[in-house]
Amino acid sequence: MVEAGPNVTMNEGTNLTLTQSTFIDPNTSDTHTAIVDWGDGTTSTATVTESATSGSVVASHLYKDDEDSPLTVKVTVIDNFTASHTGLLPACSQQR
Ligand SMILES: [Ca+2]
Ligand SMILES: [Ca+2]
Repeated sequence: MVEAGPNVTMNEGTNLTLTQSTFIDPNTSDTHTAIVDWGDGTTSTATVTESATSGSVVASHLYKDDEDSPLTVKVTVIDNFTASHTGLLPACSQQR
């Protein structure tokens, strides 16, 4: 299960850093990787920190100026048995 985090608002043309994305996996010995789909056509791998059945995902992305808004950021966590779960995070970029 992935919780991508609360809705965020940022200024367009600035970095969005995900710091509140977490996941739970009942299998204590599984290891995980994470991919973030930033909703603007780009994806990147994220940094996973985990212990036992839970973990957190940290990633950051620079959005273009005049990006379409709102965007939906998708955080996908994949375990070592390729089971994947995705959490969604609505993001608004403010015109400036
Ligand atoms: Ca698992
Ligand atoms: Ca602008």
